[in-house]
Formats: sequence, C-alpha cells, structure tokens
Amino acid sequence: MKTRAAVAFSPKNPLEIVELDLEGPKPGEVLVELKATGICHTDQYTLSGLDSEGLFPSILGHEGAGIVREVGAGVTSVKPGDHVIPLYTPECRQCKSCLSGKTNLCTAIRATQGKGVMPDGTSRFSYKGQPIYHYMGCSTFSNFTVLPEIAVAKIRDDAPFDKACYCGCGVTTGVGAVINTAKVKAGSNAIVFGLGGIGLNVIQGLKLVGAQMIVGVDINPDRERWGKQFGMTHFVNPKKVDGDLVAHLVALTDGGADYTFDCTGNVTVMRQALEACHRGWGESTIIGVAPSGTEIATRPFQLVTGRVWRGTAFGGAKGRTDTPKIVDWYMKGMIQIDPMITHVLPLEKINDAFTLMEEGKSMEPMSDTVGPGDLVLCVNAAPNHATGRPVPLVAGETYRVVDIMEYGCPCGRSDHLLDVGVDFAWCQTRFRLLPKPKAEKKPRKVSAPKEKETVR
Ligand code: AHE
Repeated sequence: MKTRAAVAFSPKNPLEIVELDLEGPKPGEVLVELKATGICHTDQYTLSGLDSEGLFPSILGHEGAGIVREVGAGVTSVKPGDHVIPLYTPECRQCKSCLSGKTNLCTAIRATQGKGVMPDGTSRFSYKGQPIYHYMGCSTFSNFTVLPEIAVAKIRDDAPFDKACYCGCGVTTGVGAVINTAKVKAGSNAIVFGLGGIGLNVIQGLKLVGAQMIVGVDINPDRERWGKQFGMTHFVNPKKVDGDLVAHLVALTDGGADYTFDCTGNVTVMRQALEACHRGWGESTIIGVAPSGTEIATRPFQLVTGRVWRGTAFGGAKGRTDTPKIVDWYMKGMIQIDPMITHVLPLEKINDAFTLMEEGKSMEPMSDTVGPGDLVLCVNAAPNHATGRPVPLVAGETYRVVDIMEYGCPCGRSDHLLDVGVDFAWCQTRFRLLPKPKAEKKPRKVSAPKEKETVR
C-alpha cells in the first residue's frame, strides 16, 4: 500500500513529505493508521545527527495514536478497529527483563529497533525501491505504520487521539518517572529542573501523589506560569539567583530535596539536580536525553553521603499495561493534557513544528500579535493567565479573531474560525480565547541564601 510520510532523508535537513510504499504486517505485526502524533526533542536530537543510533533515511516520530487497520498472522491482543498507542518501549511479557518484574525495559526487539528495522531485520517502508528505516520502532510521522504487536498499547475508544498521542512519550515519561521510578511519597519536597513538556508532566505527577513542595527551575521566566498551572509551588530562575544555585535550592528545601528530576538533558544540570538532593536520602532521577558523547560527573562523596542517582526510560512504565492507565487518568480528569498542546498542525507543516519547538514557543500562547483590547483565537493554547481557566466562549457570539491560525481549523471548516457560534460545543473543546496579557512585572532579584551546611 501507499502512505504519506515526512521522511528525514539526511541529518540537519528539513523533513520531506513524500508518498512511500508500505508493506503489510507480517506475522506478529499490526498495521496502524496514525490519527495524531506529537513531536519531541528526541526527534529533533536524532534529526540533528547527534544520536548514535540515528539512521537516515528514516521516518521519525514516536509519540502517536491511531487505529489498528490490519493484523498479521498470530496476532491475538489487538484487532482491526482497536485504538492504540505505538510503544518505543514495548512489553513482550516473556523476555528476561519483562519476567523480572524489575524493569520496563523489554529487550525482545530492542536490538532490531535500534537498527531501524522490524524484528525480522527488514523495513516495511520503501521509497523508489530503496528501504527507509523505522525509528524507535514507531515512525509516527506517517499516515500508516507497521509495528510489532508487542509495541502497541490498546487504549479506550473515547480518548481523543490528539491528546492520547502525548501518552506515547511525554505524559507517561513525566508522570511515570514520579510514580514508577522515584516512587515519590506524599508530603515530600521535590525539585524539577527544566519545565518543558516532560518537566510539566513531572510536576503534575508530583501533584497527583501529594508532594507538598514542588520547586520548578527554569531559565525561561515564562515557564513560571506554566509550572504553576500544573501544581508547582515555587519557581526558581537560575539567572536571577545570586551565587550558587545548588546552595539556593538546598536552603529553599530545608537541607535539600527528597526527590529531584532532571528534564533538561544537560549534564551540568544533572549534577546540580543530584547535589540539590538531601544528604542521606535524596534521590535524583535523570529523564533528559543528553547528547551522545557527554558524561555526568559528581564527587563520589555525594553518593557516599546517601544521595541516589538513577535514570528512567518511558517513566518506568510497562508499555502495554501502564500506558492505557495513563490515558484513563486523563479521561477521568486526574491529569491534564489539553493545555500542553499549543499548536495543532497538518503533516505538511511538520518543519514549522520543529521550528516552534526549537524556539521554545510551542508551549506559549501565540499572543504577541494581539492589539489593544483584541482577543486572539489559539489552538489548544494556554488558559487565561490570571485565572488559570479557559476564557469561555459565548454561544452565538462572533469573536474578532486577530491572529487567524494560518493552518485553519483542524476539521477543515473555515467558518469555525470566524464564527465560533457555529458548532459551538465543538469549538469550545478545541479553542481558547485569550485576553491580551498584561505586561509582566520585572522579577525581583533573589539574593543568595546562606548555606546551612558547609559539608553536604
Ligand atoms: N538513541 C539514543 C537514546 C535516546 C534515549 O535515551 N531515548 C529514551 C527515550 S527519549 C523519548 O523522547 C529512552 O527511553 N531510551 C531507552 C532505550 O531503550 O532507548 C542515544 O542517545 O543513543
């Protein structure tokens, strides 16, 4: 069959949308029609050429949701019509790792996955007769993909694809790191370094388990309002701290945090995250993917004195077992996903999406073009800064739209943009109206806290 996909033909170059050939599923495999995909810094990392496992040409993307359209011989756990999330961390339930009960890192197909091929050693994708590599076993930047049965999580049918796809990586990784890996206890204090997509999900995971102090650290001042929206109790901008950041955080958390999380992939930050842990018991979890070739360092004394350094992949979640539960939590309102999705774009605009992510704009409302008193219609953008709630639309009202999304309404009807009274309920679930944000007050400089201990 044919499929349309965004192909990374070579590192550092824009993806190209082309029509490819896709072979149907072989035994133990399933054909999935993707309905939505997120993009993640890891896709960008691989496209940059720095990923030691990066292969070209390939179809990137590992954060998707879709519908099973065909199953190969012997497939029993899913059937055509099932809604699924592709898993870059599969769950075979038979390998040594799965049977150990100690890890989510299934090893059944990891070797072939890293080589960009299916478990039989071949690719299902080809272009002009030449094979195109799979990516992280998923390749979600395509209308259709083929996956091993063990690499799909069946989810409930009523979960919207454009939200559920985020459970294929960011949400599960962040929330899971708190629950499965760090196993944070209620009443703890925690520090989250980096308030991007993963960091915000760590924050909402911390809130979910009842952490009492949730400190967010980010050099981007705009992240403060995002963190607060998901449960952050304190914000620290390292650029505003006079003196040593670690000493400041240790003082703020009365001797250090019970748990810290690195969501940056920066090895210097990873060290700070470890050293901001409480002497004797603080645990630091590395989530961020660091550029290949980089290494972490600390004084062994930090570990001798009881701090623990660990990492997590896919939030320690067992793909087929835990991912559907995360989707359920979203559907029950226990965790939020909608506000994190700031832009919805068609596949043709995928290079723009990479640019938005690179510029760090993909979690900011696109409000800078708003004139005095104007309102702007955004796609899944941030709620009202002041109240934290979406500004409700009034049925039948026509709103002045200043910055019409150049991509149009995802359903393809242009009237949704101009007259929100049309199909009001539909629009309300997807669009938010934002008042023009007030100019931000200049943040005060935070003076360096006094160190509580000289030897930590
Ligand atoms: N190929 C990369 C490894 C990158 C990496 O660590 N990937 C994370 C997922 S990032 C999702 O956005 C992961 O879970 N890895 C576990 C695994 O088995 O790959 C490199 O640097 O070599």
